[in-house]
Amino acid sequence: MIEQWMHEKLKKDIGEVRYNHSIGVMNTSMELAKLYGYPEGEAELAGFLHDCGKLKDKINLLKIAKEFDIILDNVMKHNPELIHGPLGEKIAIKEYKVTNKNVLNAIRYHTTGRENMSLLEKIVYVADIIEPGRKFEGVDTIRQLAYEDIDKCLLYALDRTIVFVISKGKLIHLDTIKARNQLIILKD
Ligand code: DGI
Ligand code: FE
Ligand code: FE
Ligand code: FE
Repeated sequence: MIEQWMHEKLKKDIGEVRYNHSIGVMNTSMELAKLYGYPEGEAELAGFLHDCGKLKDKINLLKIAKEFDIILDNVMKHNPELIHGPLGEKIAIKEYKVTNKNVLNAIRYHTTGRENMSLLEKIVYVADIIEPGRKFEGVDTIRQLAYEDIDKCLLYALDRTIVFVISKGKLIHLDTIKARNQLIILKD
Protein backbone atom coordinates (compact mmCIF):
# COMPACT_ATOMS: atom_id res chain seq x y z
CA MET A 1 0.00 0.00 0.00
CA ILE A 2 1.18 3.48 -0.89
CA GLU A 3 1.05 5.88 2.04
CA GLN A 4 -1.53 8.67 1.95
CA TRP A 5 1.02 11.52 2.02
CA MET A 6 2.57 10.15 -1.16
CA HIS A 7 -0.81 10.20 -2.90
CA GLU A 8 -1.33 13.80 -1.83
CA LYS A 9 2.16 14.92 -2.81
CA LEU A 10 2.08 13.21 -6.22
CA LYS A 11 -1.32 14.71 -7.07
CA LYS A 12 -0.08 18.16 -6.09
CA ASP A 13 3.24 17.84 -7.97
CA ILE A 14 2.09 16.38 -11.29
CA GLY A 15 -1.60 17.32 -11.43
CA GLU A 16 -4.78 15.29 -11.29
CA VAL A 17 -4.72 13.92 -14.86
CA ARG A 18 -1.15 12.53 -14.59
CA TYR A 19 -1.92 11.32 -11.08
CA ASN A 20 -4.84 9.28 -12.41
CA HIS A 21 -2.56 7.93 -15.15
CA SER A 22 -0.05 6.94 -12.45
CA ILE A 23 -2.72 5.01 -10.54
CA GLY A 24 -3.50 3.18 -13.79
CA VAL A 25 0.18 2.35 -14.32
CA MET A 26 0.45 1.20 -10.69
CA ASN A 27 -2.50 -1.20 -11.04
CA THR A 28 -1.37 -2.53 -14.42
CA SER A 29 2.21 -2.97 -13.14
CA MET A 30 0.88 -5.04 -10.23
CA GLU A 31 -1.16 -7.22 -12.59
CA LEU A 32 1.84 -7.84 -14.83
CA ALA A 33 4.05 -8.51 -11.79
CA LYS A 34 1.63 -11.14 -10.56
CA LEU A 35 1.49 -12.75 -14.02
CA TYR A 36 5.27 -12.82 -14.51
CA GLY A 37 6.19 -13.67 -10.92
CA TYR A 38 7.72 -10.38 -9.77
CA PRO A 39 7.28 -8.91 -6.25
CA GLU A 40 4.06 -6.90 -6.46
CA GLY A 41 5.06 -4.31 -3.86
CA GLU A 42 7.99 -3.12 -5.97
CA ALA A 43 5.79 -2.98 -9.06
CA GLU A 44 3.20 -0.99 -7.13
CA LEU A 45 5.70 1.65 -5.97
CA ALA A 46 7.50 1.91 -9.32
CA GLY A 47 4.25 2.22 -11.27
CA PHE A 48 2.89 4.78 -8.85
CA LEU A 49 6.01 6.98 -8.95
CA HIS A 50 7.16 6.46 -12.57
CA ASP A 51 6.08 9.98 -13.62
CA CYS A 52 6.89 11.76 -10.32
CA GLY A 53 9.46 13.82 -12.24
CA LYS A 54 6.82 15.18 -14.62
CA LEU A 55 6.37 18.31 -12.54
CA LYS A 56 3.30 20.39 -13.26
CA ASP A 57 5.13 23.65 -12.67
CA LYS A 58 8.20 22.78 -14.70
CA ILE A 59 9.53 26.30 -15.05
CA ASN A 60 12.85 25.23 -16.49
CA LEU A 61 13.60 21.52 -16.64
CA LEU A 62 17.24 22.04 -17.60
CA LYS A 63 17.70 24.21 -14.51
CA ILE A 64 15.90 21.74 -12.24
CA ALA A 65 18.00 18.88 -13.66
CA LYS A 66 21.11 20.85 -12.77
CA GLU A 67 19.85 21.44 -9.23
CA PHE A 68 19.40 17.68 -8.82
CA ASP A 69 22.94 17.02 -10.19
CA ILE A 70 21.66 15.15 -13.23
CA ILE A 71 24.20 14.82 -16.00
CA LEU A 72 22.23 15.28 -19.21
CA ASP A 73 23.37 13.71 -22.44
CA ASN A 74 22.93 15.54 -25.74
CA VAL A 75 19.66 13.89 -26.67
CA MET A 76 18.11 14.83 -23.32
CA LYS A 77 19.29 18.42 -23.68
CA HIS A 78 17.46 18.66 -27.00
CA ASN A 79 14.38 16.73 -25.78
CA PRO A 80 13.58 17.94 -22.27
CA GLU A 81 10.53 15.61 -22.10
CA LEU A 82 13.06 12.81 -21.59
CA ILE A 83 14.39 14.43 -18.40
CA HIS A 84 11.44 13.35 -16.24
CA GLY A 85 12.83 9.79 -16.04
CA PRO A 86 16.19 10.60 -14.44
CA LEU A 87 14.64 13.52 -12.57
CA GLY A 88 11.96 11.17 -11.24
CA GLU A 89 14.63 8.87 -9.84
CA LYS A 90 16.22 11.76 -7.91
CA ILE A 91 12.88 13.03 -6.63
CA ALA A 92 11.90 9.50 -5.58
CA ILE A 93 15.08 9.31 -3.49
CA LYS A 94 14.97 12.79 -1.99
CA GLU A 95 11.28 13.46 -1.58
CA TYR A 96 9.59 10.05 -1.44
CA LYS A 97 12.43 8.36 0.48
CA VAL A 98 12.69 5.45 -1.94
CA THR A 99 15.84 3.36 -1.52
CA ASN A 100 15.01 0.24 -3.55
CA LYS A 101 17.35 0.23 -6.54
CA ASN A 102 15.02 -1.88 -8.71
CA VAL A 103 12.25 0.65 -8.21
CA LEU A 104 14.58 3.60 -8.86
CA ASN A 105 15.87 2.11 -12.13
CA ALA A 106 12.33 1.39 -13.32
CA ILE A 107 11.48 5.06 -12.78
CA ARG A 108 14.69 6.28 -14.40
CA TYR A 109 14.40 4.22 -17.57
CA HIS A 110 10.63 4.19 -18.07
CA THR A 111 10.68 6.55 -21.08
CA THR A 112 13.75 5.43 -23.05
CA GLY A 113 14.20 1.84 -21.93
CA ARG A 114 17.80 0.54 -21.99
CA GLU A 115 19.92 -2.48 -22.80
CA ASN A 116 19.43 -5.39 -20.38
CA MET A 117 16.22 -4.15 -18.83
CA SER A 118 15.17 -5.86 -15.61
CA LEU A 119 11.76 -7.50 -15.43
CA LEU A 120 10.48 -4.57 -13.36
CA GLU A 121 11.78 -2.05 -15.92
CA LYS A 122 9.94 -3.95 -18.65
CA ILE A 123 6.76 -4.14 -16.60
CA VAL A 124 6.66 -0.40 -15.93
CA TYR A 125 7.60 0.50 -19.52
CA VAL A 126 4.76 -1.63 -20.84
CA ALA A 127 2.23 -0.67 -18.13
CA ASP A 128 2.85 3.01 -18.96
CA ILE A 129 1.58 2.34 -22.48
CA ILE A 130 -1.33 -0.02 -21.79
CA GLU A 131 -2.87 1.28 -18.53
CA PRO A 132 -6.69 1.55 -18.80
CA GLY A 133 -6.61 5.32 -19.44
CA ARG A 134 -4.62 4.92 -22.68
CA LYS A 135 -6.95 4.93 -25.65
CA PHE A 136 -4.87 5.31 -28.82
CA GLU A 137 -5.28 3.34 -32.05
CA GLY A 138 -3.73 -0.12 -31.68
CA VAL A 139 -3.56 -0.13 -27.88
CA ASP A 140 -5.61 -3.36 -27.71
CA THR A 141 -2.97 -5.26 -29.69
CA ILE A 142 -0.22 -4.09 -27.31
CA ARG A 143 -2.42 -4.88 -24.30
CA GLN A 144 -2.98 -8.44 -25.48
CA LEU A 145 0.72 -8.95 -26.20
CA ALA A 146 1.63 -7.69 -22.72
CA TYR A 147 -0.23 -10.57 -21.12
CA GLU A 148 1.17 -13.15 -23.56
CA ASP A 149 4.86 -12.31 -23.88
CA ILE A 150 6.42 -9.28 -22.19
CA ASP A 151 9.54 -9.24 -24.39
CA LYS A 152 7.51 -9.37 -27.61
CA CYS A 153 5.33 -6.63 -26.26
CA LEU A 154 8.31 -4.49 -25.27
CA LEU A 155 9.89 -4.86 -28.72
CA TYR A 156 6.61 -3.97 -30.38
CA ALA A 157 6.23 -0.92 -28.12
CA LEU A 158 9.84 0.22 -28.71
CA ASP A 159 9.33 -0.06 -32.48
CA ARG A 160 6.18 1.99 -32.21
CA THR A 161 7.88 4.64 -30.09
CA ILE A 162 10.84 4.88 -32.48
CA VAL A 163 8.53 5.28 -35.49
CA PHE A 164 6.56 7.93 -33.61
CA VAL A 165 9.69 9.85 -32.59
CA ILE A 166 10.99 9.72 -36.17
CA SER A 167 7.63 10.96 -37.49
CA LYS A 168 8.09 14.01 -35.25
CA GLY A 169 11.60 14.54 -36.60
CA LYS A 170 13.12 14.19 -33.12
CA LEU A 171 16.30 12.55 -31.88
CA ILE A 172 16.14 8.91 -30.83
CA HIS A 173 17.79 8.23 -27.52
CA LEU A 174 20.65 5.70 -27.73
CA ASP A 175 19.20 3.70 -24.83
CA THR A 176 16.02 3.18 -26.87
CA ILE A 177 18.01 1.83 -29.81
CA LYS A 178 20.14 -0.38 -27.56
CA ALA A 179 17.03 -1.78 -25.86
CA ARG A 180 15.55 -2.67 -29.25
CA ASN A 181 18.74 -4.14 -30.70
CA GLN A 182 19.25 -6.38 -27.70
CA LEU A 183 15.70 -7.74 -27.78
CA ILE A 184 16.13 -8.61 -31.45
CA ILE A 185 19.49 -10.30 -30.87
CA LEU A 186 17.99 -12.29 -27.97
CA LYS A 187 15.21 -13.58 -30.22
CA ASP A 188 17.63 -15.26 -32.63
O1 DGI B 1 5.32 10.29 -19.39
P1 DGI B 1 4.32 9.58 -20.23
O2 DGI B 1 3.64 10.47 -21.23
O3 DGI B 1 3.34 8.79 -19.44
O4 DGI B 1 5.10 8.50 -21.13
P2 DGI B 1 6.67 8.40 -21.40
O5 DGI B 1 7.46 8.71 -20.22
O6 DGI B 1 6.88 7.05 -22.02
O7 DGI B 1 6.95 9.55 -22.46
C1 DGI B 1 6.50 9.35 -23.74
C2 DGI B 1 7.15 10.35 -24.66
O8 DGI B 1 8.56 10.19 -24.73
C3 DGI B 1 6.59 10.10 -26.02
O9 DGI B 1 6.09 11.31 -26.54
C4 DGI B 1 7.75 9.59 -26.82
C5 DGI B 1 8.92 10.14 -26.07
N1 DGI B 1 10.11 9.31 -26.29
C6 DGI B 1 10.32 8.03 -25.96
N2 DGI B 1 11.53 7.61 -26.38
C7 DGI B 1 12.11 8.69 -26.98
C8 DGI B 1 11.21 9.77 -26.91
N3 DGI B 1 11.48 11.00 -27.39
C9 DGI B 1 12.66 11.19 -27.99
N4 DGI B 1 12.95 12.39 -28.46
N5 DGI B 1 13.59 10.19 -28.10
C10 DGI B 1 13.37 8.93 -27.62
O10 DGI B 1 14.22 8.05 -27.75
FE1 FE C 1 6.74 9.26 -18.29
FE1 FE D 1 6.47 5.22 -21.78
FE1 FE E 1 3.59 7.67 -17.71
